[in-house]
Amino acid sequence: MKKTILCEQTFRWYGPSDPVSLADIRMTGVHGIVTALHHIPNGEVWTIEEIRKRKQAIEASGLVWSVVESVPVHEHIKTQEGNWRTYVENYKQSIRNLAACGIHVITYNFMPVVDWTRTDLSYPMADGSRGLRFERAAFLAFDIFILKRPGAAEEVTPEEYARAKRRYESMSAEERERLVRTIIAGLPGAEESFTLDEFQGQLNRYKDIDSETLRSHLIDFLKEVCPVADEVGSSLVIHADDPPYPILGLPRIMSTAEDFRKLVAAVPNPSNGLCLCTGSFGVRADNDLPAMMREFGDRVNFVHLRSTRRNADGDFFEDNHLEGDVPMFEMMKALLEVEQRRGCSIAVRPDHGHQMCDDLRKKTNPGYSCLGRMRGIAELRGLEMGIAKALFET
Ligand code: DNO
Repeated sequence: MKKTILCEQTFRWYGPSDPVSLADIRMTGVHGIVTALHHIPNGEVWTIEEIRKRKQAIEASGLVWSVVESVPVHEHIKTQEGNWRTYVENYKQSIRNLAACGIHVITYNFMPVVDWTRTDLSYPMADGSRGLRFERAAFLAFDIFILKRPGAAEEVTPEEYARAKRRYESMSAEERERLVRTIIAGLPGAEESFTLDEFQGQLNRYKDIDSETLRSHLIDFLKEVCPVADEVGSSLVIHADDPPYPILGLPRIMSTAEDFRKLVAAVPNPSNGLCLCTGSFGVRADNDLPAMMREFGDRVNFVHLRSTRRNADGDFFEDNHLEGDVPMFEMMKALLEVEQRRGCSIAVRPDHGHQMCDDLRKKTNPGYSCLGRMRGIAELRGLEMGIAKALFET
């Protein structure tokens, strides 16, 4: 009987200060680690020495370093200001150094100012666990009434404005404070955090940059770095905008299938890849995830498996991995089909998970507690095995 090629199961690890240790991760049954050198400031070169040190620590735990998430793209590359060309050269060097250490998949994103954004990091689920949520009215309350961003009130409908105002008025001082911290203090992996004033200052830098300009900056960046990645056999995988629509008046360029199509048309290099994040892209009903997996299969070199559930108000929360709006069965089937066609495994990780059981009493990175993610990977692993045996091995 033919053997099915399965996914390479991985877990994200935030490095030595992550409360979830490599020893914990080993017990989840995954093979690979997804991590970054979070201590190196954005824009600087990742040296071979630092990469090796981290790699050795991972291997000493019986795991391998499969994917980098992320080598952050310096803000000046996105706005093409100041030393941006130096940062591009540094990025090339980091790609070369990682390849020299045997690490060939590099995740990045091109979201201005903020990486992923939520309004609630401890949203109670019916079963007692806690998850992450984006509530549009709360976000607009922040934007219009707390940050008081110029232009924010004019960008929304009168109904949305009224809803945001009611939401703002319903919040206690403590809730407002928590909301500010949640949005601008930097979620794990975001690398940067700001005060309200600094935050507005950062947003101002994008005043004259619309999405087509930002896209052209991304293309300029890729035209520089992709030839280097091609040469050393690496793949640069771009992560979706999260959430996948404009926020804070900022331009967005990676929210739909069409966005990635444009990127490939402009930079056809094989190293121009996609990190297919089902949770981020899945927030939009017009993103057909299995179809994206099939269309971009040759360039999808990393997959985040997570499900979100949206409502008509533009809110969403992160659901259990096999529930919510993401058609996980069809997604997994499409992923397995691509792997059989390509003849190689693709790295996947259970993206986020609910805070549950003992983890409710621990302080872990939001979305990255051990047990919720372990539930996620366990369910996904079962789904994968079921599909592989029932559909591919008959
Ligand atoms: C959140 C993550 C993101 C992701 C970056 C990739 O949990 O999916 O922070 O790592 O956007 O560059």
